[in-house]
Amino acid sequence: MVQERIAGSRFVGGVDYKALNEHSVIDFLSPLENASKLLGGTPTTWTVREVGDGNLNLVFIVKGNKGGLVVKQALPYVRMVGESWPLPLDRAYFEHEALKVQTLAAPHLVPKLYHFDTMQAATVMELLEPHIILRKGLIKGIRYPKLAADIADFCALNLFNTSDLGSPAAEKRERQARFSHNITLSKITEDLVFTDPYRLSDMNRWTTPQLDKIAAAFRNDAPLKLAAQELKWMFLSRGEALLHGDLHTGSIMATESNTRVIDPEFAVYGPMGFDLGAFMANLLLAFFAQEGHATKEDNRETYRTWILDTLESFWTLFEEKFLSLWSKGGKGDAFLPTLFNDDTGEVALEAYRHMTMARLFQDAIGFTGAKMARRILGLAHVEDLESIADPDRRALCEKRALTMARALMVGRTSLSTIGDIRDMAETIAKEPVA
Ligand code: SR1
Ligand code: MG
Repeated sequence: MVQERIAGSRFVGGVDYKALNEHSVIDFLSPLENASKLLGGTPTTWTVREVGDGNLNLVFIVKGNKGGLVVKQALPYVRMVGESWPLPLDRAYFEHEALKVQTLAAPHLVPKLYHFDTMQAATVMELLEPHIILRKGLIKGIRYPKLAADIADFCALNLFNTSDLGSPAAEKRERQARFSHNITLSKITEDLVFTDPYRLSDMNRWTTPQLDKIAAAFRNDAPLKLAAQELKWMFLSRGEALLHGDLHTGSIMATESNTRVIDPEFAVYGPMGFDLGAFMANLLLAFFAQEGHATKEDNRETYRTWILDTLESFWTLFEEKFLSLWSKGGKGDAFLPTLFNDDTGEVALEAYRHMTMARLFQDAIGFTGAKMARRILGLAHVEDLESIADPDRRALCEKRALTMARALMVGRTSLSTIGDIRDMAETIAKEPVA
Protein backbone atom coordinates (compact mmCIF):
# COMPACT_ATOMS: atom_id res chain seq x y z
CA MET A 1 0.00 0.00 0.00
CA VAL A 2 2.65 2.54 -0.99
CA GLN A 3 1.28 5.97 -1.69
CA GLU A 4 2.98 7.90 -4.48
CA ARG A 5 1.71 11.41 -4.11
CA ILE A 6 3.86 14.24 -2.89
CA ALA A 7 7.16 14.42 -1.11
CA GLY A 8 5.76 14.60 2.41
CA SER A 9 3.15 11.91 2.04
CA ARG A 10 4.95 9.59 -0.39
CA PHE A 11 5.86 6.91 2.09
CA VAL A 12 2.75 7.01 4.23
CA GLY A 13 1.66 3.46 4.76
CA GLY A 14 4.89 1.88 3.52
CA VAL A 15 5.47 -1.81 2.83
CA ASP A 16 5.55 -2.65 6.53
CA TYR A 17 2.18 -1.03 7.22
CA LYS A 18 -0.01 -3.21 9.39
CA ALA A 19 -3.26 -2.30 11.05
CA LEU A 20 -2.51 -2.10 14.77
CA ASN A 21 -4.42 -4.03 17.38
CA GLU A 22 -4.66 -3.79 21.16
CA HIS A 23 -1.44 -5.85 21.50
CA SER A 24 0.71 -4.50 18.70
CA VAL A 25 0.02 -0.90 19.69
CA ILE A 26 2.18 -1.51 22.79
CA ASP A 27 5.11 -2.69 20.62
CA PHE A 28 4.54 0.34 18.42
CA LEU A 29 4.71 2.75 21.36
CA SER A 30 7.39 1.22 23.55
CA PRO A 31 10.41 2.45 21.49
CA LEU A 32 9.06 6.03 21.58
CA GLU A 33 10.82 7.80 24.40
CA ASN A 34 8.27 10.59 24.89
CA ALA A 35 5.37 8.15 24.86
CA SER A 36 7.01 5.87 27.44
CA LYS A 37 7.75 8.88 29.65
CA LEU A 38 4.18 10.09 29.44
CA LEU A 39 2.70 6.70 30.22
CA GLY A 40 5.14 5.71 32.96
CA GLY A 41 5.88 2.18 34.22
CA THR A 42 6.83 -0.61 31.84
CA PRO A 43 5.00 -1.47 28.61
CA THR A 44 3.65 -4.69 30.18
CA THR A 45 1.65 -2.55 32.61
CA TRP A 46 0.04 -0.36 29.93
CA THR A 47 -3.63 -0.90 29.17
CA VAL A 48 -5.17 -0.42 25.72
CA ARG A 49 -8.71 0.14 24.48
CA GLU A 50 -9.77 0.60 20.86
CA VAL A 51 -12.47 3.27 20.94
CA GLY A 52 -12.81 4.46 17.34
CA ASP A 53 -16.46 5.05 16.59
CA GLY A 54 -15.98 7.34 13.60
CA ASN A 55 -16.42 6.33 9.99
CA LEU A 56 -12.81 5.77 9.00
CA ASN A 57 -10.03 5.03 11.50
CA LEU A 58 -8.69 3.05 14.42
CA VAL A 59 -8.34 4.96 17.69
CA PHE A 60 -6.55 3.46 20.69
CA ILE A 61 -6.49 4.88 24.20
CA VAL A 62 -3.35 3.74 25.99
CA LYS A 63 -2.86 4.29 29.71
CA GLY A 64 0.06 3.78 32.06
CA ASN A 65 0.55 4.53 35.75
CA LYS A 66 1.53 8.14 34.99
CA GLY A 67 -0.78 9.15 32.18
CA GLY A 68 -2.42 8.33 28.90
CA LEU A 69 -2.30 9.06 25.18
CA VAL A 70 -4.12 8.35 21.96
CA VAL A 71 -2.89 6.50 18.88
CA LYS A 72 -4.94 7.18 15.78
CA GLN A 73 -4.20 5.01 12.76
CA ALA A 74 -5.66 5.23 9.27
CA LEU A 75 -7.06 2.01 7.81
CA PRO A 76 -6.63 1.33 4.08
CA TYR A 77 -10.41 1.28 3.66
CA VAL A 78 -13.54 3.05 4.90
CA ARG A 79 -14.22 1.51 8.31
CA MET A 80 -17.98 2.08 8.19
CA VAL A 81 -18.28 0.25 4.85
CA GLY A 82 -15.44 -2.28 4.85
CA GLU A 83 -12.60 -3.38 2.60
CA SER A 84 -14.72 -3.02 -0.52
CA TRP A 85 -14.12 0.76 -0.31
CA PRO A 86 -10.33 1.31 -0.29
CA LEU A 87 -9.01 4.62 0.99
CA PRO A 88 -5.46 6.00 0.82
CA LEU A 89 -3.48 6.03 4.02
CA ASP A 90 -1.93 9.38 3.23
CA ARG A 91 -4.95 11.00 4.84
CA ALA A 92 -3.07 10.44 8.11
CA TYR A 93 -0.32 12.67 6.74
CA PHE A 94 -2.78 15.42 5.80
CA GLU A 95 -4.43 15.19 9.20
CA HIS A 96 -1.11 15.50 10.99
CA GLU A 97 -0.04 18.40 8.75
CA ALA A 98 -3.34 20.18 9.37
CA LEU A 99 -3.01 19.66 13.10
CA LYS A 100 0.44 21.27 12.93
CA VAL A 101 -0.99 24.30 11.12
CA GLN A 102 -3.87 24.51 13.62
CA THR A 103 -1.43 24.21 16.51
CA LEU A 104 0.32 27.36 15.25
CA ALA A 105 -2.97 29.25 14.95
CA ALA A 106 -4.84 28.03 18.03
CA PRO A 107 -2.72 25.70 20.19
CA HIS A 108 -5.26 25.77 23.05
CA LEU A 109 -8.01 24.35 20.84
CA VAL A 110 -6.36 21.21 19.40
CA PRO A 111 -4.78 18.12 20.98
CA LYS A 112 -1.02 18.14 21.59
CA LEU A 113 0.96 16.14 19.04
CA TYR A 114 3.57 13.67 20.25
CA HIS A 115 4.62 11.66 17.20
CA PHE A 116 3.78 10.82 13.60
CA ASP A 117 4.72 7.46 12.12
CA THR A 118 4.82 7.63 8.34
CA MET A 119 5.04 3.87 7.77
CA GLN A 120 2.09 3.05 10.00
CA ALA A 121 0.03 6.12 9.05
CA ALA A 122 -0.39 6.72 12.78
CA THR A 123 -0.38 9.81 14.99
CA VAL A 124 0.31 9.74 18.71
CA MET A 125 -1.42 12.58 20.48
CA GLU A 126 -2.82 13.93 23.71
CA LEU A 127 -5.53 11.97 25.49
CA LEU A 128 -8.37 14.39 26.07
CA GLU A 129 -9.91 13.56 29.43
CA PRO A 130 -12.57 13.94 30.75
CA HIS A 131 -13.70 15.33 27.39
CA ILE A 132 -16.45 13.59 25.46
CA ILE A 133 -17.47 13.88 21.82
CA LEU A 134 -19.61 17.00 21.64
CA ARG A 135 -22.33 15.26 19.63
CA LYS A 136 -22.86 12.82 22.49
CA GLY A 137 -23.06 15.72 24.95
CA LEU A 138 -25.68 17.46 22.78
CA ILE A 139 -27.75 14.28 22.74
CA LYS A 140 -27.57 14.08 26.54
CA GLY A 141 -28.60 17.71 26.88
CA ILE A 142 -25.33 18.99 28.37
CA ARG A 143 -24.67 22.74 28.11
CA TYR A 144 -21.25 23.99 27.04
CA PRO A 145 -20.83 27.64 28.05
CA LYS A 146 -17.50 28.08 26.19
CA LEU A 147 -18.40 26.24 23.01
CA ALA A 148 -19.56 29.14 20.85
CA ALA A 149 -16.56 31.33 21.71
CA ASP A 150 -14.03 28.51 21.35
CA ILE A 151 -15.23 27.30 17.95
CA ALA A 152 -15.59 30.92 16.79
CA ASP A 153 -11.94 31.45 17.78
CA PHE A 154 -10.84 28.20 16.18
CA CYS A 155 -12.49 29.14 12.90
CA ALA A 156 -11.43 32.78 12.88
CA LEU A 157 -7.79 32.08 13.77
CA ASN A 158 -7.35 29.19 11.35
CA LEU A 159 -9.31 30.62 8.46
CA PHE A 160 -7.73 34.06 8.76
CA ASN A 161 -4.15 32.87 9.27
CA THR A 162 -4.16 30.42 6.36
CA SER A 163 -5.87 32.84 3.95
CA ASP A 164 -4.31 35.55 1.78
CA LEU A 165 -5.14 37.96 4.59
CA GLY A 166 -3.01 36.11 7.11
CA SER A 167 -0.33 34.27 5.10
CA PRO A 168 2.17 35.70 2.62
CA ALA A 169 1.29 34.53 -0.90
CA ALA A 170 4.31 32.26 -1.31
CA GLU A 171 3.58 30.47 1.96
CA LYS A 172 -0.11 30.17 1.20
CA ARG A 173 0.50 28.83 -2.30
CA GLU A 174 2.91 26.20 -1.02
CA ARG A 175 0.44 25.05 1.64
CA GLN A 176 -2.45 25.09 -0.79
CA ALA A 177 -0.44 22.97 -3.26
CA ARG A 178 0.46 20.45 -0.55
CA PHE A 179 -3.11 20.00 0.66
CA SER A 180 -4.48 19.91 -2.90
CA HIS A 181 -3.20 16.31 -2.95
CA ASN A 182 -5.82 15.31 -0.39
CA ILE A 183 -7.81 14.30 -3.44
CA THR A 184 -9.62 11.14 -2.35
CA LEU A 185 -11.03 12.63 0.83
CA SER A 186 -12.07 15.79 -0.99
CA LYS A 187 -13.86 13.61 -3.54
CA ILE A 188 -15.80 11.95 -0.71
CA THR A 189 -17.02 15.40 0.31
CA GLU A 190 -17.80 16.36 -3.28
CA ASP A 191 -19.92 13.23 -3.76
CA LEU A 192 -21.47 12.74 -0.34
CA VAL A 193 -22.28 16.36 0.45
CA PHE A 194 -23.04 17.97 -2.89
CA THR A 195 -24.11 15.22 -5.27
CA ASP A 196 -25.49 11.98 -3.85
CA PRO A 197 -28.39 13.44 -1.85
CA TYR A 198 -29.70 14.88 -5.14
CA ARG A 199 -29.56 11.70 -7.22
CA LEU A 200 -30.27 8.01 -6.83
CA SER A 201 -27.16 6.39 -5.38
CA ASP A 202 -26.56 3.00 -3.75
CA MET A 203 -24.81 4.88 -0.99
CA ASN A 204 -27.90 6.84 0.04
CA ARG A 205 -30.24 5.84 2.81
CA TRP A 206 -33.01 7.54 4.73
CA THR A 207 -35.83 6.72 7.11
CA THR A 208 -38.15 4.81 4.84
CA PRO A 209 -41.02 4.91 3.96
CA GLN A 210 -41.53 8.10 5.98
CA LEU A 211 -39.00 10.15 4.00
CA ASP A 212 -39.47 8.56 0.56
CA LYS A 213 -41.51 11.47 -0.79
CA ILE A 214 -39.22 14.21 0.42
CA ALA A 215 -36.13 12.30 -0.82
CA ALA A 216 -37.72 12.08 -4.27
CA ALA A 217 -38.69 15.75 -4.11
CA PHE A 218 -35.02 16.64 -3.42
CA ARG A 219 -33.96 14.66 -6.51
CA ASN A 220 -36.46 16.52 -8.68
CA ASP A 221 -35.97 20.02 -7.33
CA ALA A 222 -34.09 22.01 -9.99
CA PRO A 223 -33.54 25.20 -7.93
CA LEU A 224 -32.23 23.07 -5.06
CA LYS A 225 -29.92 21.10 -7.34
CA LEU A 226 -28.60 24.35 -8.81
CA ALA A 227 -27.92 25.61 -5.30
CA ALA A 228 -26.12 22.36 -4.40
CA GLN A 229 -24.00 22.54 -7.53
CA GLU A 230 -23.18 26.19 -6.98
CA LEU A 231 -21.95 25.30 -3.50
CA LYS A 232 -20.00 22.36 -4.91
CA TRP A 233 -18.37 24.66 -7.45
CA MET A 234 -17.38 26.99 -4.65
CA PHE A 235 -15.94 24.06 -2.71
CA LEU A 236 -13.94 22.92 -5.75
CA SER A 237 -12.67 26.24 -6.96
CA ARG A 238 -12.49 28.80 -4.19
CA GLY A 239 -9.32 28.13 -2.20
CA GLU A 240 -9.77 30.86 0.39
CA ALA A 241 -8.27 29.17 3.43
CA LEU A 242 -7.14 25.83 4.80
CA LEU A 243 -10.34 24.16 5.94
CA HIS A 244 -10.67 21.66 8.73
CA GLY A 245 -12.89 19.98 6.18
CA ASP A 246 -15.15 18.00 8.54
CA LEU A 247 -16.02 20.36 11.38
CA HIS A 248 -19.10 18.58 12.70
CA THR A 249 -19.90 17.96 16.34
CA GLY A 250 -18.26 14.53 16.17
CA SER A 251 -14.96 16.30 15.45
CA ILE A 252 -15.11 18.31 18.67
CA MET A 253 -14.30 17.03 22.14
CA ALA A 254 -15.51 19.08 25.04
CA THR A 255 -16.00 19.50 28.74
CA GLU A 256 -18.03 22.35 30.13
CA SER A 257 -14.84 24.40 30.40
CA ASN A 258 -12.59 23.16 27.59
CA THR A 259 -13.05 22.59 23.86
CA ARG A 260 -10.73 20.82 21.41
CA VAL A 261 -11.12 20.24 17.71
CA ILE A 262 -9.90 16.90 16.36
CA ASP A 263 -9.87 14.91 13.10
CA PRO A 264 -8.90 17.31 10.30
CA GLU A 265 -8.14 14.51 7.82
CA PHE A 266 -10.38 16.16 5.19
CA ALA A 267 -8.24 19.31 5.31
CA VAL A 268 -7.99 21.10 1.98
CA TYR A 269 -8.05 24.69 0.73
CA GLY A 270 -11.64 25.76 0.12
CA PRO A 271 -14.27 28.40 0.85
CA MET A 272 -14.24 29.57 4.46
CA GLY A 273 -18.01 29.20 4.69
CA PHE A 274 -17.63 25.44 4.42
CA ASP A 275 -16.22 24.98 7.95
CA LEU A 276 -18.56 27.59 9.42
CA GLY A 277 -21.51 25.87 7.77
CA ALA A 278 -20.42 22.43 8.99
CA PHE A 279 -20.52 23.55 12.61
CA MET A 280 -23.81 25.44 12.26
CA ALA A 281 -25.42 22.52 10.39
CA ASN A 282 -24.60 20.14 13.19
CA LEU A 283 -25.93 22.52 15.83
CA LEU A 284 -29.16 22.75 13.84
CA LEU A 285 -29.35 18.96 13.46
CA ALA A 286 -28.92 18.71 17.24
CA PHE A 287 -31.67 21.32 17.62
CA PHE A 288 -34.18 19.47 15.42
CA ALA A 289 -33.29 16.14 17.06
CA GLN A 290 -34.17 17.39 20.56
CA GLU A 291 -37.85 16.64 20.08
CA GLY A 292 -36.81 13.00 19.63
CA HIS A 293 -34.91 13.05 22.92
CA ALA A 294 -37.61 14.80 24.95
CA THR A 295 -39.09 12.87 27.87
CA LYS A 296 -41.98 13.54 30.26
CA GLU A 297 -39.51 14.87 32.80
CA ASP A 298 -37.55 16.98 30.36
CA ASN A 299 -39.19 18.37 27.24
CA ARG A 300 -35.83 19.84 26.15
CA GLU A 301 -37.41 23.27 25.53
CA THR A 302 -34.77 25.25 27.39
CA TYR A 303 -32.04 23.12 25.90
CA ARG A 304 -33.25 23.87 22.40
CA THR A 305 -33.09 27.55 23.25
CA TRP A 306 -29.52 27.06 24.47
CA ILE A 307 -28.55 25.45 21.14
CA LEU A 308 -29.94 28.42 19.21
CA ASP A 309 -28.23 30.84 21.60
CA THR A 310 -24.99 28.98 20.85
CA LEU A 311 -25.60 29.21 17.11
CA GLU A 312 -26.18 32.96 17.34
CA SER A 313 -23.20 33.60 19.61
CA PHE A 314 -20.98 31.47 17.40
CA TRP A 315 -21.63 33.56 14.33
CA THR A 316 -21.49 36.88 16.18
CA LEU A 317 -18.21 36.01 17.90
CA PHE A 318 -16.69 34.59 14.73
CA GLU A 319 -17.49 37.76 12.84
CA GLU A 320 -16.09 39.93 15.63
CA LYS A 321 -12.87 37.92 15.89
CA PHE A 322 -12.30 37.69 12.14
CA LEU A 323 -12.86 41.42 11.70
CA SER A 324 -10.54 42.23 14.56
CA LEU A 325 -7.78 40.02 13.10
CA TRP A 326 -8.26 41.73 9.76
CA SER A 327 -8.27 45.24 11.26
CA LYS A 328 -5.08 44.54 13.19
CA GLY A 329 -3.55 43.37 9.90
CA GLY A 330 -2.14 39.99 9.05
CA LYS A 331 0.92 38.88 7.14
CA GLY A 332 -1.05 38.33 3.94
CA ASP A 333 -0.55 40.01 0.59
CA ALA A 334 -4.21 40.82 -0.02
CA PHE A 335 -5.51 44.27 1.06
CA LEU A 336 -2.13 45.64 2.12
CA PRO A 337 -2.93 48.22 4.83
CA THR A 338 -0.41 50.67 3.31
CA LEU A 339 -2.77 51.09 0.35
CA PHE A 340 -5.53 52.37 2.63
CA ASN A 341 -3.79 54.48 5.23
CA ASP A 342 -5.58 57.75 4.53
CA ASP A 343 -9.05 58.68 5.82
CA THR A 344 -11.03 57.70 2.72
CA GLY A 345 -9.00 54.55 2.30
CA GLU A 346 -9.65 53.40 5.86
CA VAL A 347 -13.39 54.04 5.58
CA ALA A 348 -13.59 52.23 2.25
CA LEU A 349 -11.63 49.26 3.55
CA GLU A 350 -13.77 49.02 6.68
CA ALA A 351 -16.93 49.01 4.55
CA TYR A 352 -15.42 46.34 2.34
CA ARG A 353 -14.60 44.17 5.36
CA HIS A 354 -18.24 44.28 6.40
CA MET A 355 -19.39 43.43 2.87
CA THR A 356 -17.04 40.45 2.93
CA MET A 357 -18.55 39.23 6.17
CA ALA A 358 -22.03 39.53 4.68
CA ARG A 359 -20.94 37.45 1.67
CA LEU A 360 -19.25 34.94 3.96
CA PHE A 361 -22.45 34.63 6.00
CA GLN A 362 -24.43 33.75 2.88
CA ASP A 363 -21.82 31.19 1.81
CA ALA A 364 -21.84 29.71 5.30
CA ILE A 365 -25.59 29.27 5.50
CA GLY A 366 -25.69 27.69 2.05
CA PHE A 367 -23.12 25.14 3.24
CA THR A 368 -25.11 24.74 6.45
CA GLY A 369 -28.11 23.58 4.42
CA ALA A 370 -26.04 21.18 2.30
CA LYS A 371 -24.38 19.69 5.37
CA MET A 372 -27.76 19.14 7.03
CA ALA A 373 -29.37 17.43 4.05
CA ARG A 374 -26.47 15.02 3.46
CA ARG A 375 -26.77 13.66 7.02
CA ILE A 376 -30.40 12.69 6.42
CA LEU A 377 -30.50 11.57 2.80
CA GLY A 378 -26.92 10.46 2.14
CA LEU A 379 -24.56 7.73 3.35
CA ALA A 380 -23.23 8.99 6.66
CA HIS A 381 -25.88 9.92 9.20
CA VAL A 382 -25.62 11.47 12.66
CA GLU A 383 -26.24 9.90 16.03
CA ASP A 384 -28.40 12.88 17.07
CA LEU A 385 -31.09 11.56 14.73
CA GLU A 386 -30.12 7.89 14.43
CA SER A 387 -30.49 7.40 18.16
CA ILE A 388 -34.20 8.28 18.01
CA ALA A 389 -35.53 4.74 18.05
CA ASP A 390 -39.13 5.40 16.94
CA PRO A 391 -38.93 5.90 13.14
CA ASP A 392 -42.03 8.14 13.02
CA ARG A 393 -40.61 10.41 15.66
CA ARG A 394 -37.22 10.43 13.95
CA ALA A 395 -38.78 11.17 10.56
CA LEU A 396 -40.63 14.16 12.03
CA CYS A 397 -37.35 15.67 13.22
CA GLU A 398 -35.67 14.83 9.92
CA LYS A 399 -38.42 16.39 7.80
CA ARG A 400 -38.13 19.63 9.73
CA ALA A 401 -34.36 19.62 9.31
CA LEU A 402 -34.72 19.00 5.58
CA THR A 403 -37.21 21.85 5.25
CA MET A 404 -34.68 24.15 6.85
CA ALA A 405 -31.80 22.72 4.78
CA ARG A 406 -33.64 23.49 1.56
CA ALA A 407 -34.61 26.99 2.67
CA LEU A 408 -30.99 27.79 3.56
CA MET A 409 -29.58 26.48 0.31
CA VAL A 410 -32.09 28.05 -2.03
CA GLY A 411 -32.66 31.23 -0.05
CA ARG A 412 -29.15 31.98 1.12
CA THR A 413 -28.78 35.23 -0.78
CA SER A 414 -31.92 36.69 0.76
CA LEU A 415 -30.96 35.88 4.36
CA SER A 416 -28.70 38.35 6.05
CA THR A 417 -28.53 37.91 9.81
CA ILE A 418 -28.00 35.03 12.16
CA GLY A 419 -31.22 36.17 13.85
CA ASP A 420 -33.03 35.28 10.58
CA ILE A 421 -31.61 31.76 10.84
CA ARG A 422 -32.69 31.43 14.45
CA ASP A 423 -36.22 32.65 13.63
CA MET A 424 -36.42 30.20 10.75
CA ALA A 425 -35.41 27.27 12.97
CA GLU A 426 -37.92 28.26 15.66
CA THR A 427 -40.72 28.65 13.12
CA ILE A 428 -40.03 25.34 11.36
CA ALA A 429 -39.83 23.52 14.71
CA LYS A 430 -43.39 24.66 15.51
CA GLU A 431 -44.97 24.00 12.12
CA PRO A 432 -47.07 20.90 11.55
CA VAL A 433 -45.31 18.34 9.36
CA ALA A 434 -47.03 16.55 6.47
C1 SR1 B 1 -17.06 7.58 3.90
S1 SR1 B 1 -16.71 8.79 5.02
C2 SR1 B 1 -18.24 9.48 5.46
C3 SR1 B 1 -18.15 10.72 6.22
O1 SR1 B 1 -17.45 10.52 7.42
C4 SR1 B 1 -16.64 11.65 7.73
O2 SR1 B 1 -16.85 12.10 9.00
C5 SR1 B 1 -16.98 12.69 6.69
O3 SR1 B 1 -17.99 13.56 7.12
C6 SR1 B 1 -17.41 11.86 5.54
O4 SR1 B 1 -18.21 12.55 4.61
MG1 MG C 1 -13.63 12.25 11.26
